[in-house]
Amino acid sequence: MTTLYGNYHSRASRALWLLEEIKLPFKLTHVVQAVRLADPLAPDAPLNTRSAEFRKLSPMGAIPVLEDDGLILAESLAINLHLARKSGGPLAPANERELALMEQWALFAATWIENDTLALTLLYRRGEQDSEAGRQEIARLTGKLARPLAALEAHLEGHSHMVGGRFTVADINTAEILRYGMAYPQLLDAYPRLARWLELCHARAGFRDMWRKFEAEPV
Ligand SMILES: N[C@@H](CCC(=O)N[C@@H](CS)C(=O)NCC(=O)O)C(=O)O
Repeated sequence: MTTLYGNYHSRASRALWLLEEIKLPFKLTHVVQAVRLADPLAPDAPLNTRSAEFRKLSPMGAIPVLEDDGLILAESLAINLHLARKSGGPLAPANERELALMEQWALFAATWIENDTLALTLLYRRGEQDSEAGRQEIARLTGKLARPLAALEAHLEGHSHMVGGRFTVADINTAEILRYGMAYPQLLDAYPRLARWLELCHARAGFRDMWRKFEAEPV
């Protein structure tokens, strides 16, 4: 039995996209971020990242968490790599070399990109984009992102996808981290290959199915 704890408006979306692609039967147990609740510890609060029951699975109090035949796994990108390998098929690494590259790109996106793309999303969510301070922060964040985005653009000059010349879990992991940055619509203007690749990732039925559920889920 495969259970994913989380919700569509969280990093669980990465695993939910992958699960749409690989068609693995699973149960989604809805866990909401504590910061979204007035009193997450109230007796009638929905299951959330501070609930004692959930903290037994995630001492960090973070979603997503995967429970898979007794394996408890946190970290969205590790969850995706595990699910892809378990399911086999074209999204999974075909060999050790591809696995190494998929791990490389997951760590690359998590360490070089995610903090700054997430900061862009949060800045827009706070409505700060048109203030002077907001504009300066956008310039600072996009400045920091220039180096890893240029590296991805250069990679896509010689490759159709992140790994293996086909759509894989490495594309999902990278695309989901980049998506946070798209709150700032001009982010990829200087990176046409990256923009096109992201567009193609988002045109997939698996992403569109996940996104429909994302949009239907109350925040
Ligand atoms: N590196 C972790 C980060 C997990 C994380 O921070 N999740 C957020 C939601 S996207 C969370 O659960 N925050 C807890 C809270 O806001 O209470 C991963 O990729 O899974």
